[in-house]
Amino acid sequence: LLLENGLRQAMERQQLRLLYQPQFSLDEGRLIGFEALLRWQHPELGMVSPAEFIPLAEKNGFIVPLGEWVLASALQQQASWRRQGLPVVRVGVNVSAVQFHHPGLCERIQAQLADSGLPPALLELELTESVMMDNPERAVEVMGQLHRLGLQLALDDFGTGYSSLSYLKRFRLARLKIDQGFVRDLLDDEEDRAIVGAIISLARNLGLQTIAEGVEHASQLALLRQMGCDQAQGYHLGRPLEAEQAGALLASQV
Ligand code: G
Ligand code: G
Ligand code: MN
Ligand code: NA
Repeated sequence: LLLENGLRQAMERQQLRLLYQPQFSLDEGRLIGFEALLRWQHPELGMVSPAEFIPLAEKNGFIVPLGEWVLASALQQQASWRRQGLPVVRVGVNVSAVQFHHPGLCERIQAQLADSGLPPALLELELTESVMMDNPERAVEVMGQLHRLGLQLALDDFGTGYSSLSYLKRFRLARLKIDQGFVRDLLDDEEDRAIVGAIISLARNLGLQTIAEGVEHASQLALLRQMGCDQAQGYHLGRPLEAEQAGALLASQV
């Protein structure tokens, strides 16, 4: 309850902020994007994880204004880096189920993109399998609208949900995010390796890119590269960064 009531205040009192985890291409090792990750610095509880408060916000509906705040913040941050003359890369934003199915999502995003002046292709929305399989026909429709705005769609935590493979080709996705659960024991677990290999070849055959999550060791990175994975993120490559540090990383790319 403390969290539930506190969330609106947290937004007003600027206790929420986004961290930016860098993402890299595996062929050239270039910085190609950031995933925006929400943090709540609570005055008494300290850092509260979104894993705790996002489910609450989904229940009480606060996820809608919260999600708008996340999108606006990520886009404004990108626009600010761009004004500073820094290289522009894509930014990925997590979208929850309630937010995805809320009417008006598309119009809001379109307006926020216009406000930011950014090319829509620089925005990526990360959707989970459960978001889409709740109501796949509607998901196909909403994803079609989002796709027409020119932004990119990624399927988050891929392999942990229960997507029907027949929907994958109708979902207008740019890439699959290979869940960190398959990456963790990639070197020792033959089955995880088989699953990751299958995801990469499925993606390739459907014309989708792959990005591996939770890469914590150089050995995982090397194997993923060898297996043909396109991109990666994880503590080995970079932790979620404060905006200022993320800007410095962008500046170091020039
Ligand atoms: O960064 P961290 O591992 O603490 O994130 C925990 C969970 O919270 C992850 O599942 C992540 O996708 C989710 N999450 C982080 N930021 C956001 C956000 O802005 N919106 C939504 N809906 N989920 C987020
Ligand atoms: O559900 P989603 O994939 O959006 O959540 C990403 C979560 O994974 C975030 O909470 C982020 O902080 C966390 N994360 C990012 N990189 C790593 C990593 O290398 N190892 C682990 N264990 N978690 C990571
Ligand atoms: Mn994510
Ligand atoms: Na994920």
